[in-house]
Amino acid sequence: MNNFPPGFAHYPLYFDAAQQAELIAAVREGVKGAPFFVPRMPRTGTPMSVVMSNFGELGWVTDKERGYRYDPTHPVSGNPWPAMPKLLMDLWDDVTGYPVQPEACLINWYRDGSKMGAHIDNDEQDAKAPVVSISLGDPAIFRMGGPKRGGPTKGLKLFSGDVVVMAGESRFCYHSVSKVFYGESALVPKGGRINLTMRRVRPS
Ligand SMILES: O=C(O)CCC(=O)C(=O)O
Repeated sequence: MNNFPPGFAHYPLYFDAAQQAELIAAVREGVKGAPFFVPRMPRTGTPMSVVMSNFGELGWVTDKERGYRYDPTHPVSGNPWPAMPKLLMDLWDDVTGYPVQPEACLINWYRDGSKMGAHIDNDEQDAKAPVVSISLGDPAIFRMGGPKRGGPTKGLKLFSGDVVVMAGESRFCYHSVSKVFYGESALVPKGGRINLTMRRVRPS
């Protein structure tokens, strides 16, 4: 694969250092009421290596019994998810121009050794809305493939403050995080990488 699929866009250092710190502060505040939980694979119950929380009206959750889904409340506390920070809503408007607001922002925390396997974001009913992804903290290798699992992939090193948009064809392409350069950034107080992934869920 020589190029990224159509609709893929990378905005290096979209957020400056102060904005990155503001987003990390929002995550720390948000997880007070919606603590990081361990997501588990449907059927097997195998834990993923990242831990998760969410911002927004809806949060992406997964467990052994009920599998992948969006839920308006935290799976353990039963609390609603914290509101989406304004910086993220403004980002969505700026980079997507999509006429409808996102409802969910998944918070992935990659600690030492965490990765994310190849997958397509496929639990959203609004198939036209782009996905917007923000990287904070340690750099990582993001890999983008095609619409079929197991095809060739192209790697991109993402740094803190970078934003990726998956729209058009790229919206339904396999992608993964194959490596995190643990300990390279001091932004996340307990270490690692925070990824924020914004999505529109319900049909618009
Ligand atoms: O961590 C990333 O950069 C990608 C996250 C992702 O693909 C997802 O949450 O679906």
